[in-house]
Amino acid sequence: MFKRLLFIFGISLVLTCKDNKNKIGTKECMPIESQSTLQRLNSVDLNPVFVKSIEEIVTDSSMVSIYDGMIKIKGGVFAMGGDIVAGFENMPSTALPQGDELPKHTVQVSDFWMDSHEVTNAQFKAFVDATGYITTAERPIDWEELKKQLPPGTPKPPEENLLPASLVFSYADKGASKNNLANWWTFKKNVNWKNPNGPGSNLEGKDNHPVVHVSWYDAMAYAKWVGKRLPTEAEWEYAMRGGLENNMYPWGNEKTEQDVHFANHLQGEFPYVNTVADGFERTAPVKSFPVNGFGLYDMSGNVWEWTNDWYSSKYYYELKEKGGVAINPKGPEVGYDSYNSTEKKKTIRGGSFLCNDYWCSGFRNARRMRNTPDTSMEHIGFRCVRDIN
Ligand SMILES: [Ca+2]
Ligand SMILES: [Ca+2]
Repeated sequence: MFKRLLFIFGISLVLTCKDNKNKIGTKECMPIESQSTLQRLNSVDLNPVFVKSIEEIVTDSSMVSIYDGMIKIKGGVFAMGGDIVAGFENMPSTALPQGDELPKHTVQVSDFWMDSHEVTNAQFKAFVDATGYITTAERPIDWEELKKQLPPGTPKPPEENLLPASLVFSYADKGASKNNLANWWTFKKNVNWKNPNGPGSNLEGKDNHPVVHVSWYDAMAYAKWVGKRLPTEAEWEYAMRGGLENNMYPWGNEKTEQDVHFANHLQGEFPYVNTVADGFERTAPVKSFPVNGFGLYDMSGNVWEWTNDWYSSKYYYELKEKGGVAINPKGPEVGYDSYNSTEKKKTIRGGSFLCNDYWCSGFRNARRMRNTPDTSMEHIGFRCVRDIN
């Protein structure tokens, strides 16, 4: 969802996570053009001010040969998309594949290196200390840039809505509607990666927690500094599956609400109650849960993670109709969301500490979610990958 923009305008929004079960992409087939670069920073749908900040980052030459903390992923062919597994018939619809996860289609990815865990606060701090980079959430919102994304004549929002801010979760009152995310998300001023709860809050004791309140632009800037890049959505799902075929979760097909916890998510009733049965109410230190078959931590849960790709709810149909094997797909050239075709979003993957079976089941291998690239939230972070040279 275009969360940042909607909050800037104070619009109550109807959402989301339990979304497009019946709102699959159209079957109109659009050509899938090859793309010369993964980064595609020349897209007209990106904010030129933020793109310039990325372009100004100089890759640290001492980092490019460091592979500590990375796992070499052997590429291969796999069935990408939502899995419907026997025994899940009685699960709530929110725990099962959504429309944009279908149809399953055949994908091939090449070998690549992947960070074994989410980028931590300590790692991101090293980047900021070295470069002086200022994240999206730390900047006031540029009205001249913002209005380019809006219908002509849109009035300027109140000045205070343009101050630096990020989205923070709080539990909804029992009985509050689940149809309005403003009941649990607040666009809170002066919240950012190093002040995750606003002025006075800090990262004490959280060096090994995943960095949050970072936008897609921030993730791209960090990746450039360390000589890496963000994963494609296909690389992401291939890695998350950890070598298992057609399973719901990285660990197999065991249900997620039982006593053994394989990932940091939410037990209880989102967005009202969290029983914290898995031991972590919000973020957990990286590596707190078992690795998947490829040796990767927290591919499921903890924080959602940015991918390189634009989100399109009809992309899988386009690949399927094209036929054959999609080799290293890099997402659509232009983002498309069946809920609002004017909003251009990047895909996020893996779910967070807020996901459960009765809301978004983001911890499933195939679950897709999206956000505009300038959005930052308390439950979104990232990890990087690197090509095999
Ligand atoms: Ca938890
Ligand atoms: Ca994660």
